[in-house]
Amino acid sequence: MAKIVNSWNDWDPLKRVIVGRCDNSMIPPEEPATSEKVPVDSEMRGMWGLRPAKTVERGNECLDNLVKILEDRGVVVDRPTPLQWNQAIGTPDFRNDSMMTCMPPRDILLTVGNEIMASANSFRCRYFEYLAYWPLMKQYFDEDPDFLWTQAPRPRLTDASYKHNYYDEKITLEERLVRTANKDFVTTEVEPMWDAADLMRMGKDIFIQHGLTTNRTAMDWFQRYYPEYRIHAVNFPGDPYPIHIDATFVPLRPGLIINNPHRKLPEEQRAIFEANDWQIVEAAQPAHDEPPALCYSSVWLSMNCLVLDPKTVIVEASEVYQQEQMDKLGMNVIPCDLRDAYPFGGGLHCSTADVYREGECLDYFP
Ligand code: DAV
Repeated sequence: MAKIVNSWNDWDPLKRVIVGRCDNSMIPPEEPATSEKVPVDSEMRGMWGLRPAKTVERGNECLDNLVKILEDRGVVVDRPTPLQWNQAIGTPDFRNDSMMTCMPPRDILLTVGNEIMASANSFRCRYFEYLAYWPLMKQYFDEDPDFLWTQAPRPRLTDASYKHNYYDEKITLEERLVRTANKDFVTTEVEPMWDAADLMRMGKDIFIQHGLTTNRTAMDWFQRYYPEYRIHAVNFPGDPYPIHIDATFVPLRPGLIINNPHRKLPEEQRAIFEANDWQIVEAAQPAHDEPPALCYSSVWLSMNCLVLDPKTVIVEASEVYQQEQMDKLGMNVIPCDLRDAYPFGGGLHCSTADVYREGECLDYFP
């Protein structure tokens, strides 16, 4: 029997990875947590349903192209099994008219060493998304005797989990920024809620973004679940829609992080990096002024790269400034055309989930 699952960070040499699929993807109906993430002027406001078939086809083409790049470099790629995401769902606590997608796997699966844990997402429409990954989890379980197959405590997601009318339609960008700066987010603290993409793994240290999708109770839960790791809360006051750390604060190799210049890590939270001689570099400007149509994410998916090893990184093909910067920072850059997959939930990092990276759990902040 082989070792299949092992990953302690986002930069060690990547050997096996999951790449999402766009099949049957939905724009989910509005619910307490999601409406906060859709900008008021977005064409997605007030609409929901199956995403247009042509866009699904094109998104899948992009992801298949990423798979080919990875496989050509000897990385083993696994794919989820899509469900009919347009089904209505219900639990004893809530009903929702549809699910969403099995893109981005990064939001759902957290790999820490030999463990892959399914997350505790705050969106009701994502409650059953983990099922798309269960066939893979079973396979890893059968083939790797050390694999820990885990599910985080499932949130109930009753109305008590959210602040209702948290934003009204007329809220200005400035007011949003005040909320972010005050760490006042749409979720309450009645239970742990978190998206895996809010966690940045760095060996003995795990940094967790407090924002629209991950609450403080989740951090408390992680510190108890992983007593041997140091859990750090981080937040980025300049982000009006703070969701996921991977278009904000992105490590390229030990000692080097790129930080979104509009979402700077506060001074007191930089201390741990500076004390350990890590360099925090402002990320290059995105090449686009607008995200593609029907996209939840910002133009900063430009930073959302997939590091293959400490010298090699995949960057979206049209993001020429980000490529140029990575090149200057000493990385070999592999461009990959992925922009038409952005509407399904994100860029290169989002679209993947780590299964195996060479290397072990190191202490980068001794
Ligand atoms: O900038 O919209 C997107 C992160 C997706 N995982 C943003 C964050």
